[in-house]
Amino acid sequence: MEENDASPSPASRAGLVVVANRLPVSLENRSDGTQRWRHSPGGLVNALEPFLRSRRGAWVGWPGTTGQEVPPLEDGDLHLYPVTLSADEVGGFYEGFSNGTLWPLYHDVVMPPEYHRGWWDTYVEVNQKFARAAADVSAPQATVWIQDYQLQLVPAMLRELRPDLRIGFFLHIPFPPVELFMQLPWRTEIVEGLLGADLIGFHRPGGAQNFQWLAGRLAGAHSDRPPQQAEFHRGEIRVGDRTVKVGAFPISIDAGELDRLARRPDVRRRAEQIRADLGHPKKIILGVDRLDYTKGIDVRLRALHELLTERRTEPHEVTMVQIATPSRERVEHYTRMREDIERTVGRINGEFGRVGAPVVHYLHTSVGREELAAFYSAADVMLVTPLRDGMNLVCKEYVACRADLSGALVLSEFAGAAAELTRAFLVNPHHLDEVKATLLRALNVPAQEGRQRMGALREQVLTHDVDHWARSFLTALSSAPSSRHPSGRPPAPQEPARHTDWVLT
Ligand code: ADQ
Repeated sequence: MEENDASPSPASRAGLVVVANRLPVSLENRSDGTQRWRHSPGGLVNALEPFLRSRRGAWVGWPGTTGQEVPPLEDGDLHLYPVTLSADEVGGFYEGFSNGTLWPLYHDVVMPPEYHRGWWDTYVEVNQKFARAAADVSAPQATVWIQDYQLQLVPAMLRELRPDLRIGFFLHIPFPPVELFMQLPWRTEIVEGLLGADLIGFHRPGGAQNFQWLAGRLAGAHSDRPPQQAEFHRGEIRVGDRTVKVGAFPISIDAGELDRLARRPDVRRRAEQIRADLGHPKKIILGVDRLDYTKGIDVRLRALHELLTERRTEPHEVTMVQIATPSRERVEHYTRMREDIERTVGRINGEFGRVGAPVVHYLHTSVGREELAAFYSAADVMLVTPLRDGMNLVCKEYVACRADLSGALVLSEFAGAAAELTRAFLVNPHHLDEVKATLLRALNVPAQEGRQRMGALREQVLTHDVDHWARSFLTALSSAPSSRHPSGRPPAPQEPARHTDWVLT
């Protein structure tokens, strides 16, 4: 990767720009005092990188270190523009407002959100930084795609700076029910921030509908005159003389790549090895998650514990593997949840394990793609039990790895993916008895029924991959009614928002 000292010259500005909280690479401080860039692969990166590279696009994001000016750099055909953040900014913007306020609020308040004015102020400042960086790197009339809940103010801020741009926004987490969103002291600012986009994408139509309703209710609410009229019409919101499109774009995975990976002989051998290392149990149950309280890891452990206690399953028959990536370890809810989960694992193994044969194998680590594919291939039952999840990619990854149609997926109704993966064993994770009964059904599914179910799941996942997702969003964005000016010049000053009629059409 080459570093450039200067900010982009007009000639090197990009026609397609992704703006996300994190860059697809992170700068790591090594113990010997040197630094190195590491790729941080993930669903979003895998989805968007090829697009961006093929169009010599740019990615704006935080490089993962604090208080250090990092110059723009070139990674092949991809231009990377780091946004420098101080430790205080990361504390207030990321750990605070993004993960202490918005994350729990948008996930059905499964933990109480905290509302702190200081966090909000930092969120505004940092969003402004991202907007300025995006404005600097975008070519005239470029397309800018802003990602996720950390950057909800960027669309309006960027439009203010660069009215010539075509701006899209995608929310990767659920958009909450109206009653919950209304708790947020800064609800109007968030709605108006998002309305700066030409297209706002959600995983599910319900999110888009909730947002539309709120836009009609709240946008312009700081004005002296209340909004005069709010008419609902699917898919479009009129904002003064602009039209904002909203829609559902369910994200997915690179299903073909995972399917090929799982068929590779070395990955299949590794899957066999995992079974052998676990002592050839009759059934392997698997959980793979970021260690997050929304993922319902505690739910599945409790279900297994009760089934074992009631002797509805036996410790020599089932082994559970839970792989949990460390996540947000500086946020208090996360430290407490980790302690709870580890206590429950210890309790199950203390009561039901034998020397050399624990019932639950708990790995607090991140594993590579090949290893993950091997675990997916080895598992007889995949347990995906979030209390709320925007989509959930893990369930789609499991399905992509089951080319022989074996295996069973237990999936929470509260994951966005449940709307597509209707042949999974769907379950309400708040209903422990139902989770237990469903887990037993999945463990004992007759072979033919299991194959039919997995066949239907694979059909859906393999035909709706991440490329499909990115293309549908960008196609919808390119056909969104344009609010930009052909000259690229800013339009004549407009009336401030308080004189604007906000009409949903
Ligand atoms: P996440 O909350 O991170 O994503 P998810 O969609 O399941 O949740 O994606 C997690 C990714 O991390 C998967 O690709 C998975 O393979 C990987 N992963 C998890 N644990 C791992 C481990 N131990 N080792 C290696 N890899 C691991 C947010 C939203 C989701 C939404 C996505 C994409 O919360 O609802 O699906 O964004 O929009």
